[in-house]
Amino acid sequence: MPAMRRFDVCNGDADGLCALRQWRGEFPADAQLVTGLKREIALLQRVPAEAADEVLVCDIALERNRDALLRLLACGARVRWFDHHAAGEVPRHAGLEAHLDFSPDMCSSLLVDHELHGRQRSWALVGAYGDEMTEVADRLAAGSGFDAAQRAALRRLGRTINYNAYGEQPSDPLIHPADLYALMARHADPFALLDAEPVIGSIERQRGDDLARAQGIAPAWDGDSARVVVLPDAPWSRRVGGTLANALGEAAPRQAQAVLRARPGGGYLVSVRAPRASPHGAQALCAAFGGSGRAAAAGIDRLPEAELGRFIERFSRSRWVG
Ligand SMILES: [Mn+2]
Repeated sequence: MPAMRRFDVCNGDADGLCALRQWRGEFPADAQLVTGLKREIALLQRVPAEAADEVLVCDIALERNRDALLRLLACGARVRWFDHHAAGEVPRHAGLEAHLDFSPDMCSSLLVDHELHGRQRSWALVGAYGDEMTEVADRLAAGSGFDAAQRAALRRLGRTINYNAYGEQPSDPLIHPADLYALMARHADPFALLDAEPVIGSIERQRGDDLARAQGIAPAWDGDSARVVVLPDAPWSRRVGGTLANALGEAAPRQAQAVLRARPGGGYLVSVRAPRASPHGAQALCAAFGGSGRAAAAGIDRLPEAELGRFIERFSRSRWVG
C-alpha cells in the first residue's frame, strides 16, 4: 500500500491561511500546500489524492469544489473541511468531516478556533480581522486578555495578509500566499511574525501606495449620492480595486461607490458598493448589466465599453432603498 500523504488546501486570504496555521500549529505534519489568490476558489481539483490520503480544506466554498470532492471521497481519501461560504448540498460520506457555518459572524478561522478550543487563538483573531469581522474579533480578543495595542496589531496583520491575496495574476501580490504561509509557519504566534518578517511592513506600504495612487485618479462621475472611478489595468489596480471601494464607502457613508477597472481584452470589471448608510440595491443594479452579488456589495464581470455611459447614468440615479 502506498504511504499516506497529506494535502492542505486553503484560500490565500488571511482567513484561509490563519485557519490552516491554527490547525498545523496544533497538529504539525508534513503536508503539500495548495493555495492561491483570493479569487482562486476551485483549488480542490489540483489535489492528486488517492486512497488513504488526508486532505484538509479551509475557507473555500464546497459548492465550487463539489466534483473534485466527490472524486476524492470515491477513491477513499479522508477530507476535513472548514468553511463559511455557500455549500449547496453537503455530500453524506463517511470520509468527509465537514465544519460548515454560514452565519454572518462566522469565518473559517473561528470555526477552527472552536474545534481547537481556542488553543491557537491569536491566529484565529488575525483571520477574523482579515475577514472584516472586527466586532466579533474585538470581543473575543478582549475576552482572551489581549490589550488594545495587541488587538490593533492583530487587526493590522489580518488586513495586511488579506491584501496580499488580491490580484488577478500570481505575480500581482508582493509575495505568493504559499510563500507567505511558509513565513507564518516559522513563528509561534502573530506577534513574533510581525517582529521578525519585514515583508509584512512591505505589504502594508504597498497597500498604502496602491490606495494613494487610486485616490489620485479623478472620478469619472462625482455626485452627492454616487461616485464612479475608472482605473487602468495594472498590477496595482488589480490589487487595490475592492480595497478602494471599501475605503471610499467608509469615508462617504451616504455615497454609493463604483470602481471600474479596464480589462485587457476590453470592457470593465465593476465593483459596486451601496451607501453604508443605506446598503440596498447594489445587486439589482449589477443584475441589470449581467452581474451579481449582495444588496450591499455586487459586481459585474465584464461591462462592455459601449455600456459605460448607460451604467454611469443608471448608477448615478439609483435610489439605494430597500
Ligand atoms: Mn473567509
